[in-house]
Amino acid sequence: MSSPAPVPILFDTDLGTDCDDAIALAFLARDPRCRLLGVTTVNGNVRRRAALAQGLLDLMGRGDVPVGLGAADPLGEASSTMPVGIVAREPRGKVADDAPSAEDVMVEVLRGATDPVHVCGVGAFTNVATVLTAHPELHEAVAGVHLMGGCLGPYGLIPGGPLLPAIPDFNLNGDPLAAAVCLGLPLPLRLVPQDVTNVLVLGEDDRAAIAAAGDLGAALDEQMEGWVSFLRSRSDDPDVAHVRLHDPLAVVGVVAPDVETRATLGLSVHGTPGNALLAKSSTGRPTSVVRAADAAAVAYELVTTIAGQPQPTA
Ligand SMILES: [Ca+2]
Repeated sequence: MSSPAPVPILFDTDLGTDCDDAIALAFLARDPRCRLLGVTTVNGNVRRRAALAQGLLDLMGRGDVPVGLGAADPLGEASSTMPVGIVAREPRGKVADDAPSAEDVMVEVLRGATDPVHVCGVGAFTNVATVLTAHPELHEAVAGVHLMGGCLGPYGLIPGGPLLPAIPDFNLNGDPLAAAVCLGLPLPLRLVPQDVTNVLVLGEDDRAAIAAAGDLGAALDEQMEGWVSFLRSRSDDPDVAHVRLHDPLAVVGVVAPDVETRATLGLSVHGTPGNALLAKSSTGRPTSVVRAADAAAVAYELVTTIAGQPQPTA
């Protein structure tokens, strides 16, 4: 039996802050079930984020994937309570002075698509909201929109640990207006909220397996160590300083939906930038919302794709 055709994917990212964007990008670039058609960057220094994405693509021999520069600022009011900038330093690839915009890349990919494309947004939702609102004629080329962000209820810091009250998350609060726009798009929407992903801690063995995957593994490990060190510098709580699989779940779930369970809910955005949360809403459009995920299954997908099949022990 032949394998199903790979799934076309556009990846919109704030790569360079949390290291999990880099892990998600590595999965998309290497997994044979995925056909990565474009990468676009969002939030703050989008040129530097693009250079970091280009550096990883070059390492993976995927310099063919177009990288576009997206919105530095949100559609609505900027939040002063989300101060995290770019943490990762390497690897940086070359981004031309006349590099395409995120809109250029997304529009060209969607216009040329022979099969509907999955649009995955794992940073603030500004680019996704802007492009899909400006180009309703391209909606027929979109198979679905997948967004990582929002917090819909209590969350844990570590598996089996106590639950903490819902807090404003980075992506939704990077642009709450864009989040509200995306919730209203007339397209199939899957949302991967932080209350589910936060407890998806990458175990030490799995991290070591990724780190051992050649030059790519070394680059990912440098980003993982940089991010964990940054978290340590901000909190004395040892439960805070871990690699968490927020964005990786958003992309793994596109091609391996068995790693998660979903519920169909109406949602709305409440609160001001910096304090915005998701809430269930009887008037919200039906959204496929991830409500639980199997951390071991997600990690297995990542490790086998990025580092290859585990070798049997002698
Ligand atoms: Ca991200």
